[in-house]
Parts: sequence; structure tokens; C-alpha cells
Amino acid sequence: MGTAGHIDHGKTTLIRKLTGIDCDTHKEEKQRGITIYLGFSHYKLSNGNQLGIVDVPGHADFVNTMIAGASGMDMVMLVIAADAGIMPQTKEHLQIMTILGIQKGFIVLTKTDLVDNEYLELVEEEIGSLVENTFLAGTPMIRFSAVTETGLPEIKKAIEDIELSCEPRSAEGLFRLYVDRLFNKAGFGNIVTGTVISGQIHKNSKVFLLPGSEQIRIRRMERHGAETNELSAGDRGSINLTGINKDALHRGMLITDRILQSTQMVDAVLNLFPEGLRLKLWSQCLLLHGTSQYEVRIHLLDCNELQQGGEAIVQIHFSTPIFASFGDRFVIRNSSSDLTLGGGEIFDTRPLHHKRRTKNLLQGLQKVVTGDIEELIAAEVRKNLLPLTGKELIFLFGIQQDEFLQIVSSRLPEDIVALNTENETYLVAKNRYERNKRRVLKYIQVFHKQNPLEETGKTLEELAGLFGKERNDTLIGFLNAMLTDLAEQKKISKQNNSWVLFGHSVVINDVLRDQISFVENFLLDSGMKTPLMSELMPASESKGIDQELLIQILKLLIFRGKAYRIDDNYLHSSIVDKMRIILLKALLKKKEGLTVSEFRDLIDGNRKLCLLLLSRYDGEGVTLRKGDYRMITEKGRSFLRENDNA
Ligand SMILES: Nc1nc2c(ncn2[C@@H]2O[C@H](COP(=O)(O)OP(=O)(O)OP(=O)(O)O)[C@@H](O)[C@H]2O)c(=O)[nH]1
Ligand SMILES: [Mg+2]
Repeated sequence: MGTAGHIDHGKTTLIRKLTGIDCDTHKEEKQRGITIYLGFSHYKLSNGNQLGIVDVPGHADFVNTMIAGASGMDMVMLVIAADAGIMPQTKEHLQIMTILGIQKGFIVLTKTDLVDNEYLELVEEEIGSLVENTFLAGTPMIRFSAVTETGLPEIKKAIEDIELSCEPRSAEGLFRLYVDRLFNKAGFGNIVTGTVISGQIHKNSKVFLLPGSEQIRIRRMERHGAETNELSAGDRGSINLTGINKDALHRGMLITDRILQSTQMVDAVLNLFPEGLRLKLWSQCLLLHGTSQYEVRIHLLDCNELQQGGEAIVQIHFSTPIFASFGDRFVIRNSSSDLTLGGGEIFDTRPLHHKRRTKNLLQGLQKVVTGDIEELIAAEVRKNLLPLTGKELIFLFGIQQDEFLQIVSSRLPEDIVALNTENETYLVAKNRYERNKRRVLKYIQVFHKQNPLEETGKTLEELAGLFGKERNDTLIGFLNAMLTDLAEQKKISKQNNSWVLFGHSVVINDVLRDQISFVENFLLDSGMKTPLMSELMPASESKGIDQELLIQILKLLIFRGKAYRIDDNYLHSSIVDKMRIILLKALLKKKEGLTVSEFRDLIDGNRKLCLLLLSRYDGEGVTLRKGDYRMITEKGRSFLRENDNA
């Protein structure tokens, strides 16, 4: 619970009457008689629970402090002095609390001992119209005097009633506590305090202080002044940290139970207060989030100018990194920090940079802003080239596992595919998924083609290479799910440790290996004669190679660069390559060219072999046929230059 209201209206006095604790503990506060820093107290409820209380300053100069305090509140007491009535910070605090999403509270009219009944009624009427259409509409308005203590029982009752109606914050998910105070206590060391926004930690939990990546240790924790072993959402707590330098600690830092990615850009819905300023297309402002303030530039996305009282979708650029979560509220003030302009809610903590405000972009954003959680999830998935995991999305949007599974099973837009594995769900845009499947199939297909006698296909690791150099668990997990999907569709199957096209099978054993080298040797041994298929076939058969296998082996030899196919004949590549050089060198000397029989004499081969070789070289373009003669081409010359080392 927190206080709110104009300076000197009796907030701190009320808390003292309620709890016996004086929140104005600083010397400076005593001297000036006003609250300057956030004050902390607690109140024991009749059910035994402790209610943490934050007392805020009312002074116009300390609105930023008030915002930091209000950021963790679930319930508020708006304090208004009966003799003064509604004052500027009464209104400003009310607007800030509204924008921060506080939903419970009531009103206390203090200093009622100073005014008469008639005046009281007048002030009450004014307050009634002030809170109309706000979260305080219709809530109790309690007359109180710190002098006579009238109204104190009614205030206690209102607190009890509202506390009962407050939804407890979920202790699940990310732990977040933004540091609002830090001090050093002799014998203990560094102590930080704050309100737990979400999650839960135990004394032995791993915690981090952000920005920073080092794990820090908890020595001691307190909740409402008493030692505790755990802190959960909604608690006000203090944490005694060890192993950390005082200089490394700042107000506004975030204590969390995992390392988060910071951002310097968010997409948000922004509302401007009816009083205040208009915003241009680009505006420089101060933004208050958690217990920190940031210099930001706000880019209006769905309008060119935002009027007072208006609402816009904006992209906010931070001058320093911020740790924010989906759904976080913030307040904006003008650069000189004397005017609160409005505030809003973050709906994307890792947006793309919207440089151009296209119609498509706007339609997409509007859908996200006005749509349900599944639209937000879909938008996040569409934005990412790689799939997102259920864990990431649950974390990003702070939703419960059950709700996520429910969305995945029945509420996702049609262009999003969800792949379920035993312990993870992967979400990816459908068109990207289909494209990825086609790529994988094609890749395996080409591999088979080039390796006709390979029984295996492509491994998971090799397939992952298709999706970029970086390997990570998500990619591997997703790929596995996709391959399983392809296997279920009977497009691929698993062979040893690799994936092959469905139906693919080859068995290479020692026998086959011998058979392959037999065929190769046959080609090689033919020398300057043409290796005749009519001889190769029966010879192969005696080695147990049937015609089909022979073709496969010959294909394999071609793939390995050991053989060439010319017409329906197969020549060993070493012969083809050697004769090419001999021929080209001879042609270089003999300008008029060579006939077939001259070539035959040159290499001492049979006529058929010579014809085959010449047709091969013609095909390659290194020779040219002119009547009965072969001449060397320009390509032949350069081939010779590059390949003749002799
Ligand atoms: N007569 C009378 N005086 C009161 C009452 N409540 C508070 N005061 C006096 O009003 C003055 C301001 O009270 P605070 O409680 O400090 O006011 P505050 O709202 O906390 O002020 P800031 O924190 O500076 O915004 C003190 O002198 C109080 O004694 C009341 O019910 N009756
Ligand atoms: Mg005060």
C-alpha cells in the first residue's frame, strides 16, 4: 500500500497514526517538515499478514520519487487535507497512479478538525467529481483527524476490505526488484531495498544485479523489518548483499534471478494527460520506469502529433539501456522534469526499428495493441527468423504455462506453426517453416544424387549448418522437431545417425568396396584400348556385379572423378587427362591439325578409343573439328598453359 497526495496534506502523519512508525527519518526531512525520500512502514492485518507501506513525498519537486514509490503499489490511500481541498499534486498523483495501472484504493480526508461540516461536504463533492471515471470512483472517502483520531477505525476497516479483494501477485516467473534505497550498515555491509514486482527468491537463490553479469550472494533478507528466508511478489524487502562493492550499487538497479537482455528501444501505447503538452512526431522526454529515470526520444507511429488527452502507438528510444518486461508501465515528464505529461504500457521490449511508418507496420501494430495475447505472441514469432520456444514466450509475456499450452493448442493465428516435442514447444511462421522444410529435403536429395552409393544422408549437425553458423539448443531442438515432422509425413527417414529421403537405401560392405575397385582397375588396365562394356559386363558378373550395380558403380566413379562417360563408354580419367595434354601439345606445333589416324599413331591407341577421346575434347571445347582435322582452340591453348607442367 502507498500514500499519495499534495504536500503537507498529512500523509506521513496518517501513517504514523496507523502504524506507530514515523517515515520521515532523515534529518533534512525533520528540519524542513516535509517528506523528501520514500518512507517505509508496515501494518499488521487481522489475518496476521503484514502489509508493506510506502510513504511518498507530496512536494512538486519530488514527483520522480513519488513515481518510483508508486511503481510497486497495489493499493493506495489518496490523502487530501479538508482545509486545502484539491491541489495540483492531488491531481498529478492521481493521474500517475492511473497510468501506472494501480487499481485499488480509497480516499482519506485529513485535517477535518480544522473545518466545519458544511465546508467538508463541499470539498467531498469536489473530490467526488475529481475521481469520477478513475479507479477511485465509488471507493470510500473517509473523514479523518490526526488530532482527534476520528476516522482511524474506518481507515483500518477499508484497508482490510481492500486487501481481501486484491489478487495476490503470482510468485511464478521472473523475480524482479528495482532498488529504491541502498545503505551500508556496520557489521552487515551493503543493503538494498525495494518492492518485489514478480517472482520469488530464497536465501540460496542465484541472483543477479543488473546491469552486470556477476552472480551475487545474499547474506540476509528482511521483510517488513523481520528476517526472512524468502521474498515473493508484492513483498517489500531488504536484501543484504555480499561480495559487492558499494560503488557498484545504484538506485534503480534491478535484482533478478536470471540475466536479462537490456534494450534501448521499446514499442508502447502512450497516453497523454489532458493538462500538459502536445507531442510532436519526435519528442525528447524523461521516462520513469521502475525506480529509474531515462532520457528518451519518443517517435509517434500512428499520428504526426499527439494532443493532450490523446493516445498513440509509439517507439521509444533510450539513451541508456533499460531492463523492462512486457506489460511494464511507465510515466513520462518533460525534459526539465517539472511537468508530468502522461505515460503508458510497453508491449514490445525487442521491437524492430520502425524507420518508416508504412501502412503494413501500422496495421500490424494496431492488431497487436488491440488484440489478445495470441496476437502478441504471433507478432513476436513473425518478427524472428528463427523459431521461438515456449519457454522464451512464457517468459517474455509473463504468462502461465497452462495458458500458453492452451493458446498453442487452439488459439494461434493460421500463419503460425507450433511444433511440440517432449519438453519444448517451438513456434515459427508457417511460410518460413515450409521454406525450411523444402530446403532440408532439397539438401538431402542433392546429397544422395552426388553420393549414389552412400547409404547415409545428412546429420542433424550438417543440416543445422543450413541455418547459419551459430549452433544453439533452440535451433537443434527445432530442427529435430521439424525432421520428426518430415519423417511422420514419410518424406525422410533415419539411417544410422543421419537423415535420408524416405525409401533411400544403400549398403556398402567390403564386398562392394572390392567390386568398386575391380571396375576402376578394369578401366585403368584397358590402357590404350577402349574398355568394352561387352567385356566389362561379363567380367563384372564374375565378381557378382550385376548390370544395375555396375551402372551405380560407374556413376560413383564418375562422381569421384575417376571415370568419364563418353557416349555409352566409360574411360578412366587418368587416361583421358593424360592424352589431352599429349594431343594439345602436338596440335600446338602442327598448325594444320591432326587427323584421327595421326592422333592414333601419336598415342598408340586403338581407333575407337581415339574417336571417343576426340569427341570428348571437342565437347570440352579444347579442340575443334575441321573436315578430317582437329585443331587446337583458344580454350585449348589456355588449358595447356594452366595444366602442362612438363
Ligand atoms: N490539525 C491537523 N493537523 C494535521 C493533521 N494531519 C497532519 N497535520 C499536520 O500537517 C502537517 C503536515 O503533515 P505531514 O504528515 O508531514 O504531511 P505530508 O502529506 O506527509 O507532507 P509531505 O510528505 O511533505 O508531502 C504537520 O504539521 C502535521 O502535524 C490533522 O488531521 N489535523
Ligand atoms: Mg510526508
